[in-house]
Amino acid sequence: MRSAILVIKCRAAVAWEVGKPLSIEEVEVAPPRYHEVRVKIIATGICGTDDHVLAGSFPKVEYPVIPGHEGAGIVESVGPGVTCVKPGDKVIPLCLPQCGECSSCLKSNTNCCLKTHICEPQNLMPDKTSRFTCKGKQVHHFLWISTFSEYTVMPDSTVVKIDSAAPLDKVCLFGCGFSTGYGAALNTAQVTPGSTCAVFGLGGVGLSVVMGCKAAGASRIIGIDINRDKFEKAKELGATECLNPQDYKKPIQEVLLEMTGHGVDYAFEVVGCLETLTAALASCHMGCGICVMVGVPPLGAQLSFDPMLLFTGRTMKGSFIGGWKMKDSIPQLVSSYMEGKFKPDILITHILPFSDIGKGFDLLHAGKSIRTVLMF
Ligand code: PAD
Ligand code: ZN
Ligand code: ZN
Repeated sequence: MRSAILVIKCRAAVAWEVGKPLSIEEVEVAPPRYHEVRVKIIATGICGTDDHVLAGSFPKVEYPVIPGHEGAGIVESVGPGVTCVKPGDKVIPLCLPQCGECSSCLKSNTNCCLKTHICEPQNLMPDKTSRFTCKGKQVHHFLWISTFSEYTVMPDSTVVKIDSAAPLDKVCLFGCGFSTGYGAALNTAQVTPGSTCAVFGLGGVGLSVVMGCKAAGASRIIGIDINRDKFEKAKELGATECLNPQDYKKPIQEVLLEMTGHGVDYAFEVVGCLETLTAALASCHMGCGICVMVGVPPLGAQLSFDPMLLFTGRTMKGSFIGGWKMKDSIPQLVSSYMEGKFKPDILITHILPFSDIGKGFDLLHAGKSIRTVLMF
């Protein structure tokens, strides 16, 4: 049964154009339509990808847009045809849909649902209209979930019910950062016990890769970041050594080859930068090293590297939200969290009221936060 059919007025952070800071506005949020769900967001993290949106370096975004994709909330109302959730359910919005019908969803070895924004822009709902308006203007959705709005509407393929006891201010990180990094190590790389790993970029996602490598039994985990303030937490989470490339005259891949003898078994790029991506590939062991690309590359960038790196047996692969089929996996990850199997809470360095979202981005830019969680 539909519990509400009214337009809701609430606060949201709108990016009006590329390069401008977010501005907090009153927006109107239309009711959910066929196979759509309206969610009251309780908590949302700030991810590096949201920053790419503000900078205009994320593909296929249209402005004005409400970013945010690492949220947790409670279903407020559902449109006709929705059976997977009901009003009052605690949910996590999914930045990667799982439609359950496309050829990717039917395969067991990929989570890249063909409805993902890489194939189909998610700036409007599937019926090509928006549920958001502000000052009489249509505002776009981001990844169909726009968690920087107190109320937001999403297709039912991009929302999943979680344990009713889950603390939303913590498990919001399962919507992106933690799941992405942890899954990149476990699912995409399939890190083996006793192996050596290098993680380029020790933000919220990179530190989650470190946690994944440790959980998989890696014996050596080398964290690499140009901000040495990130090293303490990296070591706490399992990094055995940390390096700042700026401390060396040689390229960092040469330093890694010398440190390890023949290169690392697994290298993860978690910055979103072509130089670190080629350095990660070049630091892999000849014949068997696996380089996993997690960082979102700059818009329109073209990669160039010596193809002999691949010819001689290294593998380069991308990881999208940690390879998890999100509808199937996120509730299980939340349950494992509730059983104490891992503690992504440690990534949360700041908790701020939603009205301080600008401060949250300032902390990210200054390299002073790992994850800021905003509370509505
Ligand atoms: P973040 O900004 O918190 O962390 C990035 C880290 O990289 C910071 O600690 C920087 O100091 C560090 N850094 C910057 N330049 C360098 C360099 N040259 N060498 C080494 N370290 C450097 O971002 P985040 O952890 O939230 O996200 C990291 C990337 O992952 C970002 O590109 C984001 O868009 C991407 C991402 N990908 C997915 C996915 O599904 N693949 C999901 C979520 C985020
Ligand atoms: Zn699908
Ligand atoms: Zn993210």
